[in-house]
Amino acid sequence: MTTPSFAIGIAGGTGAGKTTLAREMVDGHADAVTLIPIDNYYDDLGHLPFEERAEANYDHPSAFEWELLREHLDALLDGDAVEMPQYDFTEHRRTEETVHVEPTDVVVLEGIFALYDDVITASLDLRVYVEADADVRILRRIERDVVERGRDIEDVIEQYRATVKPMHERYVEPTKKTADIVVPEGANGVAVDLLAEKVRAESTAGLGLDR
Ligand code: UZR
Ligand code: MG
Repeated sequence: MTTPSFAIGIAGGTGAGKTTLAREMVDGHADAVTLIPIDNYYDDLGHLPFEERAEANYDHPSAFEWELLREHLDALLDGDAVEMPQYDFTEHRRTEETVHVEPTDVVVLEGIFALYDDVITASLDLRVYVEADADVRILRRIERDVVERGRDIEDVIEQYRATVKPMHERYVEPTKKTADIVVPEGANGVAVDLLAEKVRAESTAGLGLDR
């Protein structure tokens, strides 16, 4: 790499469309972009029984292994590869395998707490907060968790009331004020296009084609 990596953070509430925005804006530039889902950096609770893992509060910042995430982001921005942990939502634990990730021109960090940690936020070049109404988010969350993550609808609703909503209001929503850009209506087409344009510019800059 000739120029340092360009780091983009994408935060927002659960079901807001962060993962969709991240995927769509880097579409067609897979070779030049690394996606870091912060979900991969949940603490590994594999030593606890399933029942306890299912009851844990995953919407509090302390549920994440921040040291490891900082270390990996630093490494990638410095041009070093990392072994990224992987997370299994149906089991509420890390998987055995890691994924080898090479440094790239653009790094996209995506998750509810992408703009939470001061050290991480300081190393981001572009801070994005994705916004969507709470009713839209809980409906998406129900669809996703029941269909993709094998949960019962009663459990999803109870979890939403007990932790997701209060933690969102306390820890996620306030990070919006540190954003450079707030994207309304989740992954809206115009915002996807604008951000995709930025990703394209930054990835060709690394190839020496631009600037
Ligand atoms: P996104 N989460 C789980 O439900 N189970 C886990 O093992 C780990 C995380 C949920 C977490 C949070 N909370 O709301 C959501 N709960 O994943 C964040 N309850 O993921 O940003 O993709 O919605
Ligand atoms: Mg997501």
